[in-house]
Amino acid sequence: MFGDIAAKLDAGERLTFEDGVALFTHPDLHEVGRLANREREKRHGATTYYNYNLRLEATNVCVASCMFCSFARLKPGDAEAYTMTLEQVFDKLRARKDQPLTEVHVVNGLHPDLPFSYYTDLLKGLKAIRPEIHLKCFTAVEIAFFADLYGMTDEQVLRALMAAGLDSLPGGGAEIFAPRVRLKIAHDKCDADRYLAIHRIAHGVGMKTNVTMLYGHIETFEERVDHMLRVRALNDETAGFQAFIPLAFHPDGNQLRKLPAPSATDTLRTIAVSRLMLDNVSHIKAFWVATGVDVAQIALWYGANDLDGTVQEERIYHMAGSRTPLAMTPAAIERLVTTAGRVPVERDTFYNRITAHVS
Ligand code: V47
Repeated sequence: MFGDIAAKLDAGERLTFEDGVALFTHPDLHEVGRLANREREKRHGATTYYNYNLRLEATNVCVASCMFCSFARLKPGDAEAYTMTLEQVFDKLRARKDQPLTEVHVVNGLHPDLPFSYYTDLLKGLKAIRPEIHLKCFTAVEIAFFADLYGMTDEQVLRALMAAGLDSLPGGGAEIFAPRVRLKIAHDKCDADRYLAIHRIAHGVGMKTNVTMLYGHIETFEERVDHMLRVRALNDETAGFQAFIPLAFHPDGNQLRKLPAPSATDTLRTIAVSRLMLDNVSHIKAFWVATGVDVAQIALWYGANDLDGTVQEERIYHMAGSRTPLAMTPAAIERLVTTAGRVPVERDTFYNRITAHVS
């Protein structure tokens, strides 16, 4: 079976569902990694991308009750619930005025009481402060929530946010698409079909987007492969997904806390299988906050060619037990990549090379 898969890849043939499951169960992780590395190098050589970005979470108030989440607080009155004023959000960006940021990535809880203008004004205000910065904001789950709350269609929401300054969608909220798992861990937010439909619409109106997969909890290998194939099928239609980001489950402080975190070998294998199955998605990201810094380095030899960015403010993983730093400077990321034997390249959100600065 493994020999057949290698031969298919040599011939440029697409892998099947059964191939994906076989890659997850093949006894030799390194063989799987070598194949993934070959595909990575065919596309990107030794290049490893990162970007100079800032992560912001304007509110953790969230009406959804995802079992894996340690970040959300259900009610505005709960201890630890917070909602920033727009000025507080803008101050976060103003405070970084000396940093050559190229992207702000905003992810929020599903807040039941804010007006839609909070989000459009947030985008307009960020753009007014730094017009050159790319705004990658709001997951498809948030878009679906806005549509239902404010009585708009998904497309109307996307168009209104784009008019206010939205440039692309991040990949959060995908979790696992298979209904068996999704209904158990995230039963009260948008389902897989709507998540994918929103990305299809976003691609149709001219946006690029990312897509994630939360792994290492109650899902099977089959369900991981199914997830990847749904991504691949949509990207055959639209070519709008830029990056696939496998996200390692972190168990601290959430309802799934009795489960162990996925092992380093599971992370490496999941990244490798993603690279091999997703032949039509250019970039496989090892989000270092989720994988851990050391594993992210090794992942650069197991199919990953992107590390996300400087990040700087992150709560979702750190509240769930991530022990990584909160931020990395470009110099630290470059060192991480270089000492792994790869070539760091700072990129913008569209993977154009940036040559001007390293601080
Ligand atoms: O959707 C929440 C995940 C995601 C936990 O698009 C958890 O470039 C592990 O999507 N353990 C948000 N994961 C983060 C995200 C992301 C990150 C980096 C880059 C991009 C991009 C997107 O975090 C959520 C959820 O799947 N998450 N809680 C947890 N306990």
